[in-house]
Formats: sequence, C-alpha cells, structure tokens
Amino acid sequence: MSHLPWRPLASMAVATIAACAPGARAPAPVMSAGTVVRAPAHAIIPAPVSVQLTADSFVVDSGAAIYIDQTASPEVERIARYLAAMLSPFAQPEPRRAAASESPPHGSFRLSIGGGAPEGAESYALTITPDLVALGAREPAGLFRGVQTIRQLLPAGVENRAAVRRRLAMPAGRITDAPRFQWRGAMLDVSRHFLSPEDVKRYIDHMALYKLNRLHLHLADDQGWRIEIRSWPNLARHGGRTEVGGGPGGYYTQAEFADLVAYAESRYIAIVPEIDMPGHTNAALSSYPELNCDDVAPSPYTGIRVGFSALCVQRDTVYEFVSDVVREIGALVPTPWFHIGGDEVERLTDEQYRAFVERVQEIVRSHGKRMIGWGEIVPAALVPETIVQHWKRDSSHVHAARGGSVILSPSPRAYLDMKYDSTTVLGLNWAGYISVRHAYDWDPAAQIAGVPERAILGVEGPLWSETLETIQDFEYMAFPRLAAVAELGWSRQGDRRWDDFAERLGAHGPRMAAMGINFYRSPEIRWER
Ligand code: TNX
Repeated sequence: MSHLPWRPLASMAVATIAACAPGARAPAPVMSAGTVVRAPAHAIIPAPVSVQLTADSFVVDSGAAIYIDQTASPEVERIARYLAAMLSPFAQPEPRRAAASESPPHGSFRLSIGGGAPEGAESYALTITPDLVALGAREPAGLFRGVQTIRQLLPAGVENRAAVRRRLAMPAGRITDAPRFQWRGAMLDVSRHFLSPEDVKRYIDHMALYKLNRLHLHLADDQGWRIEIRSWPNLARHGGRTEVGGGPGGYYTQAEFADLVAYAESRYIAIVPEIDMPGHTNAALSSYPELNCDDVAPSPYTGIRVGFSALCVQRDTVYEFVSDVVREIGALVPTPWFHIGGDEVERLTDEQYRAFVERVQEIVRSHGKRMIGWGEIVPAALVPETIVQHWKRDSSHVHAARGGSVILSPSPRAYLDMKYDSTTVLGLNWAGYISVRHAYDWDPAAQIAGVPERAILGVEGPLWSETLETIQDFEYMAFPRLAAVAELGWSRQGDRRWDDFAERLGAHGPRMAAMGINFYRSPEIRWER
C-alpha cells in the first residue's frame, strides 16, 4: 500500500494532458460532435490509495463492449449493466461473456472477480490502457466501487444523459484502492420533515458516487412516525400525519421501505433503521395512550424542542411495543443493525434510563440484531457488539475499553444541518458553523482520547431536518460536505490534504450540477465551470 505516489503522478498527468486539451488544470467538457472530451486528470473523491496516471488515454467509442467472465455471477452481470447504463449511449447495453484467457477487442471494458485486487470486499484495482479498461475486485462490492472511480475519471458530461453528441475519454493508468473504515455513513432525518421514497433514492444515488455505504434513516421522533408497523397501525396512521411546521408528513409502507432497502443494496449501501427511544417519542405516545404512564395520549407535536417526551419505561406494554417494532422493521433489512436512538432524555432518572437501554439491548439481540445507540447509552451495561454513535461529549472511550466500537459523528464537524457560516439561511448553529474545510480537516483517530483507530467503525454525517423541507434543502446542506465525510471514511489520513481535496472538489462542481444536485457553492472552493 503506498501513501504518496498518486499526488506527484497525478500532477504530472495534469501537465501532460494540459498539452492536448484546452485549459491548464482541468479542461472544461466540450459538447460538440467529434471532440474528445477530457476529465480533469484526477479529481477522484474519495482519494484512492494509489493512483498512477500516464499521458495516454482510453476513448469510449460508440459500440464499446463490457466483458465479464464466462462464469460471472448474475451480480457481476448486473454491475456490468449498471456501467453500460452509465456509458449510454456509447456502450452496448448487453455485457458479453468471454473466457478470462481471451483478450477483448480494442476499446472494451472488462470486469472480473479475482485475486489480483487488494484484499477486502470493497477494494478494487483498475488498469486503464488505450486498449482496455480492466477492473478487478475480490467481490462484487469492489467492482461497484471501482465503477464509481471509472465514472469520476470520465468527464462530468457522463452524468447527463441528454448530452449525446460527445465522445468520452479517460486518462490511462493504474489505481488500486481500499477503504480505511468499514462504516461510511450518511443519516437522513425523515421524521422532522418527511422525504418521499423517490427523494431518498436520489440521495442514495448521490451517496453511491462517493462510495458511502450506510444510510441511517431516523424514522421516528416527536414530530413524526415514518414506517408502517402492522401490529401497531396507529403509529403510521396517526403518528405519521404531522411534521415540523404542521405540514402533511407521511410514512413508508413496509413495501415501500423494502423497496428502498433493495434499491440501496443494489448500490452496496445498507439502510440502518433508527427508532428513537425512550425520548423523542411524542409521535408514538400520541398514537397509543397505553405508552404513557397517565394513559393520556398527548397531542401531535410540530415544534422543534427536544427532551420533553419519554415512554413509560416501567410498563411491560412498552417492551412489547419495542419488541414488535424491532421485529417488524428488522425483518425488512437483511443487515444486522438496529439503531435505538437513546439521546436527550430529560424525563427519566439515570437509573430508569440505563435499565431501559439494557432491556432494549436484550430485545434487539433476541431478534438477531446488533444495537446501535447515540453516545448517551454508554453508561448502561452494553455488550461489546453494541455500537455507540458519538455526537457530543460522551464516555465512548469506556465503550472502546470494553471492546466495543464507535461511529464518529462529532457535531462540530460532521453535523450536516449546521450552517456553513453566519449567512447560511437554512440549518442550525448550536454546534457552531461548519465550513467545508472544517468538515474535512480532522482525523477520526485523533478525535476522542481513548478511542483509537481500531475502536472506530467509521464516520457518519447526520442531516437533521428541523429547518429543511424539500430535497433541495437537504442537498444544499449535505453537498459538498458529504463528500468530505466520504473522504474521511475512505482515504488514509496521510493521503488527505485540504488544499488537494479543495482542488479536486472544485472539479466536482460541473458533475454535481449535471446530476442536478443543489449544492452550496462554497467560496472556499475554486469551482470549475
Ligand atoms: C441533536 S444529535 C439531536 C437531534 C436534533 C439535532 C439538531 C442527536 C442525537 N439529537 O434531535 O435534531 O441535535 O442538530
């Protein structure tokens, strides 16, 4: 694994490519017929482990075929089709099968599973010559990540299906890559303001470009319950009908949720469901009087205060409720994680709170899941498999010391709902202003004393939605900071430098624009046009 080579070699490639394309650093895509359109030499985010580019290039000619092995699995074939769709109308939509020993004709792509790639499910090796683009990985997940690298080596026009009269070129060279952390997440708060399944899919597609692999959905809070629970139907029917500001809210049927899970899975993103408890539960309390100690269901809540609600933790009914919810949601996700929230409870004694967390941990385990909770859960007797999500000062080092792992979402760095600066209209600022640089410029391994690299599962950028109504609002806060989170999660600390990231990010402006992302044009970045 090399930490250095990509930078000097990348700038060398910039120099050589500059000689044959307009614009010194990063030539703008030109959309006229017959023009070879070049991507910036290397603006890959997150930065790969090793990039060596040459002055040669590979041109995607119409009719380019994508080859897979004779014995390739249906999943490899699906990824080949995904690549074909990305290259459309240039590539042939149907992948071709060929023996590994056969060399595909000039101008082809080849996707293969094999030993040549670095170890790890998401790792890949990419070799580009003027003749062939060869992508190899140990597992299909690695091929999918590698396809995103191919995508980023192509000009931004590849994102825009309407621009058909173009040829696509990419620099030749070799890239080998593997993630630093296994958890590279984003969180959407669909409770404070509901997002339609289509909007969530849009976000998933944007996450895929940056090799993120976990989408944490905050599915229940005071202001809204967002998933159908068949054994407690009033949760969605009543609890789903509100949101901050009094809008219509909404919820996902189980079929819609299963469809979201499958959609995310096809991009190698796991959906991590969160039902916040015992606090942040007004929507549930309002739906079922028996969850309240006084048997009185409170009114729906559409404000943005926190801390005032709590389940009646001394009642067995509450644990039946929790078990039903975990069982039904758990059955909809193939992955092991179930997030119980656990934050900001002001209505219970410490002892009541800890006992609740311990009992719920047992329920989650009894359904075959691994519990995740916000930092507040640490004082409970947690098993090492339980995962703690750090967001503010907590005792996550205690969890690390008992062999547990931690997801880092420190609010002053990773909270995507914080304003960029004092002029940002959307968002909050209780954890400070978070410029793109501030979101990028920190080392997860140095963040918390007593939580070393080996105890860190990864990083996650939560996007709370008290002030965000439309998907465009969500995107404005998430982009480009989510790209910084992605690089923090994927790239080695020694391979990350703000100046360099800022330059690569500048080249993502046209790409994000072509994707239709409503991103914040931060003045810290020299955006390419
Ligand atoms: C704190 S972070 C919360 C959320 C709010 C967020 C707003 C956390 C575990 N709890 O309930 O939405 O701040 O930034």
